Amino acid sequence: TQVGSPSGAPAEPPRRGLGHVAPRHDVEGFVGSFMRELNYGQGVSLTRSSLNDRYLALARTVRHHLQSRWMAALAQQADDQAKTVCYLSAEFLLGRQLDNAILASDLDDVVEEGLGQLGLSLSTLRAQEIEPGLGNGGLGRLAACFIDSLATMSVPCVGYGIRYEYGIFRQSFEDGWQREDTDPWLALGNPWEFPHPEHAVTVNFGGTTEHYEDEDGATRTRWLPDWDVQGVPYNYMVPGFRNGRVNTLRLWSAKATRGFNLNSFNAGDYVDAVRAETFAEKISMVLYPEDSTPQGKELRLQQQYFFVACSVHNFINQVLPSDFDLHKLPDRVIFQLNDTHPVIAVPELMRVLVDEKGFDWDEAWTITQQCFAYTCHTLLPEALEEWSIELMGRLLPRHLEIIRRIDEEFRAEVAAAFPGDEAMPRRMAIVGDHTVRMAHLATVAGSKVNGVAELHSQLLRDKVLPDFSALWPEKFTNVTNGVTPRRFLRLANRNLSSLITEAIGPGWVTDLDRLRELEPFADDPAFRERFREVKRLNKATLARTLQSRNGIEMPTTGIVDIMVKRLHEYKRQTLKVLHIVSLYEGVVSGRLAVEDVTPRVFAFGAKAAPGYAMAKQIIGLINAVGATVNADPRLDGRLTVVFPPNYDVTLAEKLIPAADLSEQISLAGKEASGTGNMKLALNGALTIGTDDGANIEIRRLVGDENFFLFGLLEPQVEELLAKGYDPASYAAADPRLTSALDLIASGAFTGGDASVFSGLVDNLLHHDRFLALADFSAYMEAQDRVDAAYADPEGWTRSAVLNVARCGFFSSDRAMREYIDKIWHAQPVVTSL
Ligand code: 7GP
Repeated sequence: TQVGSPSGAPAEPPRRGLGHVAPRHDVEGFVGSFMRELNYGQGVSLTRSSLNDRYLALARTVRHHLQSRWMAALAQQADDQAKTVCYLSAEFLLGRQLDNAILASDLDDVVEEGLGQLGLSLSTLRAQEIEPGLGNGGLGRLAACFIDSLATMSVPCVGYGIRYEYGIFRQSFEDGWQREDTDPWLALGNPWEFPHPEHAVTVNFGGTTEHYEDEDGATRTRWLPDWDVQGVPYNYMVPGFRNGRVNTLRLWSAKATRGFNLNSFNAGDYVDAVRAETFAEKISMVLYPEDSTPQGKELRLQQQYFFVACSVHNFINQVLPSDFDLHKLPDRVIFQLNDTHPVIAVPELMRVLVDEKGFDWDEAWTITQQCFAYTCHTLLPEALEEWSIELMGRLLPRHLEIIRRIDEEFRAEVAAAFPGDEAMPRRMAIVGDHTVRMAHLATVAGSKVNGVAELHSQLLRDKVLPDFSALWPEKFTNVTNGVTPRRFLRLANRNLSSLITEAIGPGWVTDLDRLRELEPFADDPAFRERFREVKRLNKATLARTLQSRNGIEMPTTGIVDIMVKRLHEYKRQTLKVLHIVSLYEGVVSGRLAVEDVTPRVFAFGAKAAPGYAMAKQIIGLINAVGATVNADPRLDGRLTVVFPPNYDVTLAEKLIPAADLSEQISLAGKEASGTGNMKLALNGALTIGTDDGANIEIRRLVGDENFFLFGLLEPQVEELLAKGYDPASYAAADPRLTSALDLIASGAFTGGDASVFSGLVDNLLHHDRFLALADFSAYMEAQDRVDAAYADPEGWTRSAVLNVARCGFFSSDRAMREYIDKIWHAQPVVTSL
């Protein structure tokens, strides 16, 4: 068997056997390997080793087990000529790697025992890992769940993205206001990546194009770029769950092509000498922290083209065999476009086929259209990416030409399909109003276009891309999102996992529908008691985590009510704050008796985009309200607000298992899907939510009686906006709302300074773009239902167990099966161990 190097191209033939040594899967083997890594990898003895040395040695020891399978998987894939899913995504929000690697390679017991023999503890070492924060939120975390599922299902997949030097910013609070710091996640070394500078790819930018005649007399085009950078691949292993399969995540890092300028250096201008390097390396320096609202920045387009050009080149010239017939490309690859960020891959593939490989335009276009599919992740119109023609032409002149030709041909097709309708081709154009509309390009080029939950896919067809769905109804489809049960149940909630496995066996980890078998246990009082015990333990763990992480005191009794997601007005954290303020105001004004207030811990986790002023105001408000409420003795400790800074995957894994109540309160029609909603329900939290995104499907599955629905429906939102929405009238109609807003406006949470949140309150009363005030009364009434339900612990637990039992559908394994059936038509390959 030939052993492929992880970058695709085989290095040199192995001298004997498989060409690699499999590590020993027992305690003695583990201890030996760990000590070798410590002594000869880190160069330290056990007694003199730092925590970081020990963590790195452990990570490397564990990774040997995956590497061995990885090499086998790559060799096999080359032999099988299997169709590969190339998942193109500007973000992969992976979370910590160590625990997942241990789980996937079935080393849990071996590691615990081996470390124990050395007097070390796994929990101390795992805390040393800094998670790769290479994503903003839902879209990036979804990509990570999807590649986990594909590996577990043995489907060949390469995730392609960017190795940002700095991931999502670190959030801290200063007097309650968000502060951002850089995230130097690579500073202490990264044992999970494998750089392959020998497979670097040159990426061109700028310049002009010229036409020339080839030897057959045909007119061809070539691009004469004026600068370039190198893309260096860093490979990461993506292990399947105990199936011997390891896929690859290939992240690109930008490097200057020519190193430094010796002339300048010799002349004494050191800064000038390294200018090229700084300039090039800026491309992969930092993740843009905007979630859902991109800014049309030049560097961002550079990033997009950079990783896409590297990825297309890598697959075509390095992964595929050198004699591969590119006419058959659609049999071997599907490039999945994770939103519009990688859509520049479409003209790039056309350029490669036409300019570099000599294909005719029509032939190339037929191939290209079969090689792409597009997933849209948003409904906010401001989130649909557009690039100015000026910028596109300056940075990527050849791509602009290609896009213009695609656009012209497409417009002609539309004109022919809808004769006499002149507005239609203009509305559907890819190039219009001096911009290139990336969503249109993706829709025209994609073999399929999908939304991420049923309602979202329907609104995508009816509201965002209606003309396209009229032209090509069969192109549009839905795949409701999912989450990986490995990370978000098996690893994050070991207590619940053990209880489930005891009840129904371990098969649910890779077949989440089997959670259905838990349904009868919802009626078993002894099981319910154990389920409550699991929640108690998880709350205690969370309390300890918050204490040691941030010095936050969190009570462990009462409802743990969690709202974790990016801070965005459409998600309506303000509605949550108004609920808290209203309860507080009720008690201090005497309207509510304190003993009638159900004890609750309100936990928030949210980062605001650094340039999003209103989101930062809302963070300030949550913290101000929290400080006041937590300190007021009149509340008798019944209401506590906790807002640990820097919500990330690692913290999510602690918060989600402890939750009783999941807040999913976006304005109907705005949250494409949500995935936190799935994670929380799967961990036994009940949802209070609007009829939006995947909430709708969660409610349908768990049953109305196990879900707290409230708020306007999407068509009602439209209706209200059409007839003219007056938020102040809603405030006037509900005295609790008037009082809550007055209290905020009075400066009660800001030491008497009424000016701090006056803008925020004004905005709610006079604009309230996302109708928080319109839904307030219904939300308060739903929260009363929550309190009433919680007063009956047996009934509550029954509902919680049923939430777990009925949410198997939300496994990302199921989502991947649907992509495979509806969109990709790829096949699992059998891995021989
Ligand atoms: C998010 C959506 O807001 C969320 O509803 C969905 O669950 C998630 O994608 C995964 O599909 N969108 C983003 O994170 C995002 O950046 C920009 O969208 C287009």
